[in-house]
Amino acid sequence: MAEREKPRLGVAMIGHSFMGRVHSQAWRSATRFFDLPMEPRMRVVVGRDAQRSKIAAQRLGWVESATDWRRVIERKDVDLIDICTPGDTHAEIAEAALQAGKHVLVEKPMANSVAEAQRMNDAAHRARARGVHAMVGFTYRRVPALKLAQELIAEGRIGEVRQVRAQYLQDWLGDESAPLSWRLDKTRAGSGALGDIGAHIVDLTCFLTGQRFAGVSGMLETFVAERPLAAAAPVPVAGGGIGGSRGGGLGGGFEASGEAPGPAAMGQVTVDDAALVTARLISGAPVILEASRFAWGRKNALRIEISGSRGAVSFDFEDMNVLHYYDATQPGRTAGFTRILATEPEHPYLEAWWPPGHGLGYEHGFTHQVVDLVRGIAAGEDPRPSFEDGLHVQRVLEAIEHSSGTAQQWTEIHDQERR
Ligand code: SOE
Repeated sequence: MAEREKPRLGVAMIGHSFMGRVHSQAWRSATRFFDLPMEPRMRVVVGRDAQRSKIAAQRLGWVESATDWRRVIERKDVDLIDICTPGDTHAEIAEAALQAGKHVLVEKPMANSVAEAQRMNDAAHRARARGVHAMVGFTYRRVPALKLAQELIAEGRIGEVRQVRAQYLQDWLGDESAPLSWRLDKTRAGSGALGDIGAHIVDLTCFLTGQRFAGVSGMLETFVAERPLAAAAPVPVAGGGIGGSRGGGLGGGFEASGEAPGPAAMGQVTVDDAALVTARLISGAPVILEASRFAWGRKNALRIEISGSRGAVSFDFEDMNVLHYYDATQPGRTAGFTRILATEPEHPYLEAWWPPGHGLGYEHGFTHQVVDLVRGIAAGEDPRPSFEDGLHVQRVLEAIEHSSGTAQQWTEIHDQERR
């Protein structure tokens, strides 16, 4: 379709820290590498601080910046709201945007509670009747090797799903002096490792197996109960660097905030540092999940292995272009995991990118997310994961919290003789 004929899709992004930066990369690249039925237009980025938002707009490729999301969602040249803010703001923004007739992409986890997620899903259901669509940003579904795994499982290549074992391990909080960020505050983030990275492996288990969870038993652990409060954020100067990390904000290029660093005041961590879960899928298949931000040496190790009646698939994000596939029907003499380098043109999304073996990165899953979202909107369909899918993940997270908090099915072990 010639460029001039394509309908435009005005996009406004709320939040411009780590997720805002990678979402901006996705909006910039999607239309350059994929043939989209609509032309996304990066109209405005919204942030709390006018100067930071202006710098972010310049650096990330947005035409304008603003500080009031409520006014932005009323703009006639904005058709879609991309929510990249902490979880405590997702429900209010998404409900208002859907009510205003804007499509919504919201970062995971969808919300900070089942009640909020239910409200969002109800709003999406009402908006769908008006041709307005909503999606949750579980981007790992769009890593080619994981999409390939989902296709192989759907084709029956591993037979009946027997067992799922999944981990999501990072180590950026292993340092006890790492400051208190919003991600460690339950009122902002909703939970810790459980919702931040555990949500990904809950959603991925549903995506790969095509099943939902039937029940869970969980254990949450907080290793470090208090941390130094982050120093007052310095004021950015134009032309400064843009680094950003999970703590959010722009890195580098700032003048001093003027506050001499005193002895660090401490604040309470109110979320989990690790989540350990046993669960069952609707089919009864047992699942084991682990999410931790204290796993030294694991930087972004999302690992999932699914064993079936006729084989298995195994993946580690730290080797994200590779899927390992085991065909149990092969004779023992030559049996073994096949290392599939998922970079061939016939692999999901790859026709748009590089020649075989050149590999993709973390950001490509976000570009694929934009591609599928725009294609879904143009086709009048709710792209997956929908708000309904996101609500299920929220229910699983809340069930894990409930299980961990109540009288667990815990059996003490009493050694007869004390060692
Ligand atoms: C946590 O460190 C985090 O940034 C998650 O919040 C993101 O969803 C994940 O993609 C990378 O790790």
